[in-house]
Amino acid sequence: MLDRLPASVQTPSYDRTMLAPGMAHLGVGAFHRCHQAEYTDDLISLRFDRWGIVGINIRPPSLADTLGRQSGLYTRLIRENSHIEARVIGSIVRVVDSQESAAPALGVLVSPDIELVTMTVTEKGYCHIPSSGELDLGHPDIVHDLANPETPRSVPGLLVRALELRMATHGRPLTLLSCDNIPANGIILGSVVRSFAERRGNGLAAWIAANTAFPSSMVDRIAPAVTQDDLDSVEQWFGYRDDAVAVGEPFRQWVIEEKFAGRMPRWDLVGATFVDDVTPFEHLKMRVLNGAQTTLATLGVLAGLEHTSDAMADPLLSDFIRRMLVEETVPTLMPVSGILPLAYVEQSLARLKNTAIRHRNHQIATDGSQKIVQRLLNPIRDRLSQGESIGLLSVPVAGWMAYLIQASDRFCKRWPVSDPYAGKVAAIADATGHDASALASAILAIDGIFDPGLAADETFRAAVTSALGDLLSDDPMAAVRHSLEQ
Ligand code: CS2
Repeated sequence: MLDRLPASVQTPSYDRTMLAPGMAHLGVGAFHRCHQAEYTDDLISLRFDRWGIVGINIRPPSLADTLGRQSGLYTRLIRENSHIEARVIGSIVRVVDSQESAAPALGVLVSPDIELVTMTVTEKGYCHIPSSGELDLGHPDIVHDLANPETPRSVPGLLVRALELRMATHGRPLTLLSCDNIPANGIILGSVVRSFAERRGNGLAAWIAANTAFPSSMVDRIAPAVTQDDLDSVEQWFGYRDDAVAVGEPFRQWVIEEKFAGRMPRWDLVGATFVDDVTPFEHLKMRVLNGAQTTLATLGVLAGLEHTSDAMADPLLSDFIRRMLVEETVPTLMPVSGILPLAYVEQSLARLKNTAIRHRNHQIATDGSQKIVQRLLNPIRDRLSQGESIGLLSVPVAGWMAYLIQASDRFCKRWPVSDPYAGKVAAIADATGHDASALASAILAIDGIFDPGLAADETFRAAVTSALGDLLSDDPMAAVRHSLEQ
């Protein structure tokens, strides 16, 4: 099939039939296909090695009918305004659907050929409590997995079972590399796995401590959920049908903590950076780029706008986002070698304006409760501890509240939402009514999201309450205008 593609479509330069699997990836969505799989494809082209990827989904969608039917091959489109560029990525050598039972995933993860597991399982996949980072022992999947460790449903349960079987069979070490946007993602992954393993007993926690590594990483590339339109555009521009297309922007970045349990792909040869400490990079990316996305998403929906680029085209929102980042977010950042924060802000804003990336505000607003701690609340806490203003950063926190409140019965279910805390916020809205102060108080008391110290801060409470009142009114953007006037 590859030899029938137009010459403008780049195809793998290596012999895929010789490519053996060496790593597994959990969560083969648009992001993985535009990021880790592309870096790996670059690396295999540069220096052929046994680093084929086995892609596993333990949640829908099934991979069999898309990547599976195409032997793991797919088109990765890069789009920027009117520019479009296609490349076929060959690094995924096999895909495994494990939605019904953990057995197919375990078969791969336990294999001695697998030296590394990367994952993009979304923030909530870690089953941690956002405000503390600890394993949520009340999470229904964790309760299930602790009672039925051989048939896990959760990511921590699956990984612990795989490690237990590795310990009991060949005992080979494993690096587990989180590629999700949670703070200190390696530390959180290591901690949920260890907490679970400690409850299993049998020496597993000690074996894990000696034979695994959980490096942290910062990943970046905007790659929204693929639409029918994307599939059609490959057909229209390049003349063939591909059901596993992924679309991303030109920018990409990957910073990985150099802490591995064994051999690692030399992604540093193809643009990734290996560092001792990812924290400054992670703060920069989550607070600036992701913070801006979350802000534009909820405020954008409240303003009736569909995509990030539509929100960026709105003069009030784009003025607000620049001022929020420059005045309140940037001063909370740690120095990052080689990156000037203000230049990074401008570069991020330019990326968010890209009209060819159709990133829906509702998609970014999904699971907001799992995102606001690292994107908004942590910089707010840092500023409050220095006695600095938080009037701008508080607006998107209220934006997240208003987004969930307006999905409740009491507020006429203005849009469907998907967030683990949606039910809790809807119950608060149904019981509390329209009073912004009572709503803000009740939502700030959710300690899985807001740590009690932050929730009790009077400056923060006042700023959130005032913005929430505006956001729930007939003129929601008054919240933005008022915050800029202060
Ligand atoms: C987005 C991210 O949906 C979201 O939460 O903010 O997926 C974002 O596009 C990526 O982190 C960019 O690297």
